[in-house]
Amino acid sequence: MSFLSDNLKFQLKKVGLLASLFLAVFFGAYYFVNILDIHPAPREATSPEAVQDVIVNNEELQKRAGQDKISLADFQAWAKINKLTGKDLYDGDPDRDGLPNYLEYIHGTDPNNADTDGDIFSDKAEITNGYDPDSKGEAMTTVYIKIEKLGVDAPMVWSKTDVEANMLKDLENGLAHFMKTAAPGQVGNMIVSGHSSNYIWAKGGYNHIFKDLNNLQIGDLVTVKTVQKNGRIINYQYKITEKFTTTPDDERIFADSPTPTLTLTTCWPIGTNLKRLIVKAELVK
Ligand SMILES: [Ca+2]
Ligand SMILES: [Ca+2]
Ligand SMILES: [Ca+2]
Repeated sequence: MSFLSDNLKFQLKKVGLLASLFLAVFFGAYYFVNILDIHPAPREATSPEAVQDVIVNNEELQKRAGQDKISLADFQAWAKINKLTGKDLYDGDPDRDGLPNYLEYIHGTDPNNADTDGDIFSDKAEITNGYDPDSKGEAMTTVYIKIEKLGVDAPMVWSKTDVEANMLKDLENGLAHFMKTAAPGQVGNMIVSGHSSNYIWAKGGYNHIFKDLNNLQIGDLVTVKTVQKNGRIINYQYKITEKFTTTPDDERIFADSPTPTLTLTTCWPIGTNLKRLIVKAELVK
């Protein structure tokens, strides 16, 4: 009697276990499909007309890109070649490198390849850090700084030292970009230094490049022009928001910025190394 009852108990337990296992699998699958909603999303309908929804006209494209030499027709032809379609043609990022299609177009990079030049750094990462996204390895973009009001149009040197005394060598060849500060047009504080005066016997053609920096006023414009090896030219325009003189170690000079900011610095008063004249500007396009 007791043997049968034990056997029956054992069988019942087995059935119970199997039943719970079945229920667990069944409800697990139900949960996955219906509650987590893993059904594949329906593909959005695409039509050429949809392009017009986002890119209104040439002006809109030029304003968003910060360029005045591109046209909607050129962009659309490029988009067609690259088989880009859909409502988010302009702002889409099919290769998921963080660069929307219109910026891929501006930089001449491949909208369907996250690493156009194949150097393991993504297009976006290169641009963010001042590298040329369409030129392998350590190649930086070539940069010029133009301040029309002062008649300044000088090359910018990507300095590889953060010791100001060592930057003197770079200042022989133009304006010097402080290492680890923001790249042109990018979020952060881009710091650029230039001579206001130097010894008569000092080398280089840029010994007085920033002698008139104090003539700049709030609202004046500074253009930072970047040139890539593939011929793409991008002009970033900054508008001056602030001007002050201070000691060389003032934290306001080096403070990071949540927006694309340009800080120009030079020795002040002219002929001395006592203070710094600081001009700060914000990216407008
Ligand atoms: Ca992209
Ligand atoms: Ca890309
Ligand atoms: Ca790359």
